[in-house]
Amino acid sequence: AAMYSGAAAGPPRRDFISVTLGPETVGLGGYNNSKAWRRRSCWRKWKQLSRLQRSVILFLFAFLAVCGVISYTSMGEAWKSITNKSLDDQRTEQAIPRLKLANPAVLPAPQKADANHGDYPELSLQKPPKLPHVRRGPPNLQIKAPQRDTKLKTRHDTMRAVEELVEVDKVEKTEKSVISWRGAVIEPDQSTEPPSNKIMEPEKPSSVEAEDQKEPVPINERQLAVIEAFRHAWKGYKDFAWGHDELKPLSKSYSEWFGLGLTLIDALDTMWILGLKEEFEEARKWVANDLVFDKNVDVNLFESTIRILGGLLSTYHLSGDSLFLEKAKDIGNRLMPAFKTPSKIPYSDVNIGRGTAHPPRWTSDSTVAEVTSIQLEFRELSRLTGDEKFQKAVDEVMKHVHTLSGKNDGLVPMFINTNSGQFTHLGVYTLGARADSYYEYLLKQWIQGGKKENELLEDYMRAIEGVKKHLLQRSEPKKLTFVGELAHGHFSAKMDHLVCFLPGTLALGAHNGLPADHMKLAETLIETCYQMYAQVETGLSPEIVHFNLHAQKGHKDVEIKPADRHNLLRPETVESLFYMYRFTGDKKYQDWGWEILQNFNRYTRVPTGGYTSINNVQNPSNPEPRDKMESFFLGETLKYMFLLFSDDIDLINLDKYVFNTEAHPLPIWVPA
Ligand code: DMJ
Repeated sequence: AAMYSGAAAGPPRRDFISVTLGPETVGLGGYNNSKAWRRRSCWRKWKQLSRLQRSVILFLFAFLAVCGVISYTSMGEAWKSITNKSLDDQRTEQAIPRLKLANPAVLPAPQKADANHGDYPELSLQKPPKLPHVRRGPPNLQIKAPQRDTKLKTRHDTMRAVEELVEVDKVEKTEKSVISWRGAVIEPDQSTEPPSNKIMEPEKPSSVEAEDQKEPVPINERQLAVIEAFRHAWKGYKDFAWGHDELKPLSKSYSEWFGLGLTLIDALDTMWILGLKEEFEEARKWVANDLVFDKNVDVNLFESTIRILGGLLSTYHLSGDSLFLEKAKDIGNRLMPAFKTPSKIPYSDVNIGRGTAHPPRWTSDSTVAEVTSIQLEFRELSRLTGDEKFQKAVDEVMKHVHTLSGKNDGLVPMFINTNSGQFTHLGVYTLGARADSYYEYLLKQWIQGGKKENELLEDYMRAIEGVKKHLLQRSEPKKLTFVGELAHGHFSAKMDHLVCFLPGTLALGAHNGLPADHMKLAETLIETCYQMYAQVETGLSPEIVHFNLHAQKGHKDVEIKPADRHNLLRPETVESLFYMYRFTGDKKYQDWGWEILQNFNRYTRVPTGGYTSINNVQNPSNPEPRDKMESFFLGETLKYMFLLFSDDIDLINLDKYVFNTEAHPLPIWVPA
């Protein structure tokens, strides 16, 4: 206060007021806010302070300045990190949807060992997403929609793209290894040596991506008609027989044979090949949740091998879904007791729950075709599991049969005894029921194993010579070449529809380097098989025909006995048409198949769903439906139809796959 009084003459009062009473001064309107005045005033104030006061103030300023510098640096860091974080957040937000939408590699992309990419390591490595619909062989269940007509295409593509994105997500979550759904190839490093040389690393399914890159071959009208037929058949099965063995489409119920969902399992790979994703997924769920083999039930070794084991193995290969391999192993193991016989020739029946096996009640014989047509499946099961017991058991049967006497120029009798291991009922030779697939599997095992097992080829070649020598004849008036039967030296002009597998098998052999005259014979025989349809009133073949050896006025080549005039929706002719078209490209085979499909639709289709066997192929106005849809109609007949109408040789490439006798494709171990 003394200080202020010493400066009382002039402006000092103002100063005083300006320092101590500022607000009031403002209120009075005497406030001078000029810069020069403020500077002077501060300086005066400073001068009035004691040295100590000034030192304290200076020290405080210095201290604040140091703090200021320090906090500036750390705030900068903090700011930087805030900025970075928000960028990271932005990237992450973009990345999560990208991760979901990106088209993942079919197999997980290899990660570099030193790569450190934070929470989403693959982001910086991710290729730009491919449009799902461009891919040919999508992963598990991402079945590429077959291209239909252009009107439908856009809508389907959009729907499919959405479905596939969902699937992409699923696949990422489950991290399943995945697989081509069509024309899978065995990579060189996945192929195996013939089993005799190497048993065996557990195998992977016959995947592959390279194939997946190819442009899809558009699906055509006839294939669409097959899809429509399949869907109709499936509808009946689903509505009235779901999870049971066979549909009875007229009584809208089902029949049970083994109680193992036979039709459903037989149809799995057909759905895959036809691109019926929804149906496949639904059936897969049933397999996962409801298919139980631990059941006190007798099954026929051959039928359950070709339909169930074969169906599961091929579906595993096409889908890459290990569920099917697990189920295949289970049923494979449960069938093994059949081989516990004195001769090691298996019994016909096995109780898969109890682990016991037995021959039919009336005999200790087994059927030759049955014990020699389980090999492709058991051999493949060994290759996949690394467990040699399956293959050993079936190889032993083949080796034994190879050495047996009782053949006639390579032709085998129909029965074999499980105690003695000898053929029985000697002297009757047929390529029909009870012997048919013995011949088929000689060739197909040879192909499966990479064409190295010479005994198989030898037996096959000898058998075809036997057919030519003993069983071929020509009918009148059309001079159709057919395969009859021999009974104790007497030729019978009887031919089962089952024999119509033979043209296809002969053509497959010729394709694999066997003599060209096999192909010639295939061409003449398939014409005959077609005539077995074309010469009949409904355009459908009966179960058995008899050919006329002598021309008679008003008689066709084909005669049908009342007991034989049923049609069970069998596949053999369509099967052979498929091979013939694949190897020759002659469209007449497709046309013949088309006629057959139309006649199935005309005479065997049940309006409420499903197709039925019929009792009388000679009566178009009443073909007498039998009320049963055999599982092979979906497993084989419609599948071969679809393949016959396709121009895509990679749709089950025959240099990479061999079909079992129930039309389930299994990989060739050393593909051509
Ligand atoms: C199928 O189970 C198989 O094709 C078998 O080889 C013969 N019988 C039926 C079809 O007709």
